[in-house]
Amino acid sequence: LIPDGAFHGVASRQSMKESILHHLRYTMVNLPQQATPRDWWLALSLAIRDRITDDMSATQIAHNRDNVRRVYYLSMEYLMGRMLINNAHNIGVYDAAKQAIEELGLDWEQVCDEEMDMGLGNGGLGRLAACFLDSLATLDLPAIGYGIYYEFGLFKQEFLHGRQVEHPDTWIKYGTPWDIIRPEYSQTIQYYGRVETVYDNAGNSRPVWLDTRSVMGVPFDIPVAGYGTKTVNFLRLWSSHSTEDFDLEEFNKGDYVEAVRSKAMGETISKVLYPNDQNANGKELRLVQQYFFVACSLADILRRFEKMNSDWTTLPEKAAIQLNDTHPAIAIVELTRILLDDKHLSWDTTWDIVTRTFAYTNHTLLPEALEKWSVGLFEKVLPRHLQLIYEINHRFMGKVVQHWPGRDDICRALSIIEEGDHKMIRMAHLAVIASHKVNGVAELHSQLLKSELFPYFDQFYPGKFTNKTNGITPRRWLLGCNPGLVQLFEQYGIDRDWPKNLERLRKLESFMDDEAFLDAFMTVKHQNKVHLAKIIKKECGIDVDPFALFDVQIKRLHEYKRQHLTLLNILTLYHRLLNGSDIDMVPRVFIFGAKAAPGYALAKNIIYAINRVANVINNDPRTKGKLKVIFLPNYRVTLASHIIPAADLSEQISTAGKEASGTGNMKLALNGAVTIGTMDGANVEILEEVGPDNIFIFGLNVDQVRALDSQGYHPYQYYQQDEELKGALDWLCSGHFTPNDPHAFDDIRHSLLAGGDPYKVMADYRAYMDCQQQVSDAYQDKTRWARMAVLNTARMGKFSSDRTIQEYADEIWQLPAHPV
Ligand code: DL6
Repeated sequence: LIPDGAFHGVASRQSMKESILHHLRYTMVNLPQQATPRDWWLALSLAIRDRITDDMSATQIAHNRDNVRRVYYLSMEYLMGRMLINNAHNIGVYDAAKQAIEELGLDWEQVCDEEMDMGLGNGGLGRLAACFLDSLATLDLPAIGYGIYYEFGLFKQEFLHGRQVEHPDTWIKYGTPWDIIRPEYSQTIQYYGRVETVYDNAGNSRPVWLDTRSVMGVPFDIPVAGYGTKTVNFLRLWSSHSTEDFDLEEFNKGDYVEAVRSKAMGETISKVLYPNDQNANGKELRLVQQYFFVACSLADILRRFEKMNSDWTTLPEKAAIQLNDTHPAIAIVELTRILLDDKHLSWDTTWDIVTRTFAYTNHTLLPEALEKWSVGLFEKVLPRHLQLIYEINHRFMGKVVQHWPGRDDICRALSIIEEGDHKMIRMAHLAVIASHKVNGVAELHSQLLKSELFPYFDQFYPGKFTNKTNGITPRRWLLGCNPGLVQLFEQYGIDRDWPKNLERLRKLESFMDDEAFLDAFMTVKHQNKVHLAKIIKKECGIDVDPFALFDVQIKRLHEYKRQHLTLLNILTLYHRLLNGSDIDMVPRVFIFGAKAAPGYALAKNIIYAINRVANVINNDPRTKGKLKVIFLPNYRVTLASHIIPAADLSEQISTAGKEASGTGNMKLALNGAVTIGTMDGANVEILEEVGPDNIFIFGLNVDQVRALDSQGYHPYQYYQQDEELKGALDWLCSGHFTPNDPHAFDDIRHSLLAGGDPYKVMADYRAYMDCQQQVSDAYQDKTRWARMAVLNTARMGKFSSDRTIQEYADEIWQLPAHPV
């Protein structure tokens, strides 16, 4: 879409070919006759990288020269996926690169398939960070992402007899062409130790943090090229290494083993990503990881600031720091420590700088995901920071008492320290108190943040809480993953700048009565389904019919996301097929992709249940191929990019009030899948955009869920009163699907009945079944369905992450663009 070479130097097919061959010869030290597909992939990647690096340097030179204001995005996770195709598109060399590879006699897809996903994240939060980096560069906003260079990203998932088995993700084993090591910007940081108060001659006291351990952070930079612009920002990821001098000290003390142990510990910090997405870890190593990357990043930010500025009070004019959830919230205390202890500023000046610098995004209301650290652990790892947290809290409590005299209950509710047998530090409270803006990630979520999670904070800080509805980058989630649809846009004259201006797709609405267009749109969908069917055959060995309705649920596995509600639907449909009550059923292929946190037993058992049921259904000739259930293993960004363009139906069926936003819902709708969903997260806004005729909404809304909870919810009643529901659940737990282990699914049954069904699966079952019937009816009307699909694609303009980032830039960061 961007003319080749328009932005990033010479990029003709011929010059690409020369670069590829050059890298094959001189970097890979190989010859075309002997080169492996991996050699070609590396040579191609390096040829593309060459076309990014000049602009990367130019961008940094311009930003430094002009002493620009920057946003620093601090995130424990970045789920980048593959980089090659995205980079090729963004810098406008995709066609040239593809043609060059083909002229060299190679298969483009095969070469691209050599790339391992950069899976340094768990799910929505990490993928959002990746989309944001893409938009920041595209909008010419000066930005640097900071994170951890995990040696092992999110585990690889395999199914063994239907059960999830985890394997380490060795993505970096043979290196990646996309990172640039920057040893010159390494940082050494301190942790552990103790604090002593020392007195000078005049009798003034000051705290000194001593007997610390140290560890070195070595940065690796990943270039992030904007789409159709010269701006190339970067993501700086820290890898941990032991510091030589520390080891020597131990050696000199004669404690060889301790010295080696400590060295290994230093290297452990950035080893592995914690695989929980909605559960705080509470582990010492996790706290160390958080502090490690935050301390390195802040040192780097302040180093950059000090090169051009000398007055610390101007720091907030040059640096906006965004906390991606509370994981990096210790940065607040670290900046306080540096300004107070190292730069010797007063408390008031320090706190003014800190509160003008930070902003915080909340991504969840689930209590188990809200981070709390035990005071004891904190004292061990970061003793000086604990003192500062007490000081911040003390001063804040003073203000709360003034505001609500005599209200100890409110003081307790707002305190950073949670009292009890085990005192805990509430990181979200720290983040709220120290940030000038706090945002949720969809309208509903941001409302609930104010009304349910932080009502007193909202009263205390009017205007601090705001909403920034999430978005997705159209470059990866349409341009890169759905070439057929992109070609159709070309044929129908959609403005070619749509990847930068997603509202342009509205023009598709003018073809609503053009049968040829509707046909062509659905033909693209069909081709994408054929492509996915091949992947399913390869991965699972199962044939699926591309004419069937592809019903897709791809996301982390969690009870609140209710994959088990879909399973009850599947069991019901299967039962109906067998008893002949629905012989005209619309053929469906249910497609799941989901990883469960390794320690989340019930989630893993839901995976097992789906796989066992799938195994029986897929091998039962009585279904006459009308029902297939596929669970694709190892769901990840790359797999998503194949599934999403092929989906007819997008399952977004979380319990109302539980899913902060969701972004898969946006990706699927953008690619012409129709949503079946609850009034939760960003579904509410998708409904507003596409209109009620183009989405299937069912189930309890937030108020109804609350009402049910307060009046007393009895899942047993639903079970007893609904024969089909009872039949489905009893069947699942009858041993029919696991003859060797008839009690395999007792815990699922228990959670849905005696366990109180916290996620209201039983209450929503009937509404869900009825709504699914409406889906089937609509799917049978081909024209109606095609219109719905097209309107979903046409009306997703709001959900471009460019819109989201522009709102952050205008309303939180006050960050002007700085085109290079
Ligand atoms: O904001 C990105 C993403 C949302 O779309 C999901 O709805 C939400 O569940 C997810 N939250 C997390 C929680 N992690 N923590 N803390 O991943 O964020």
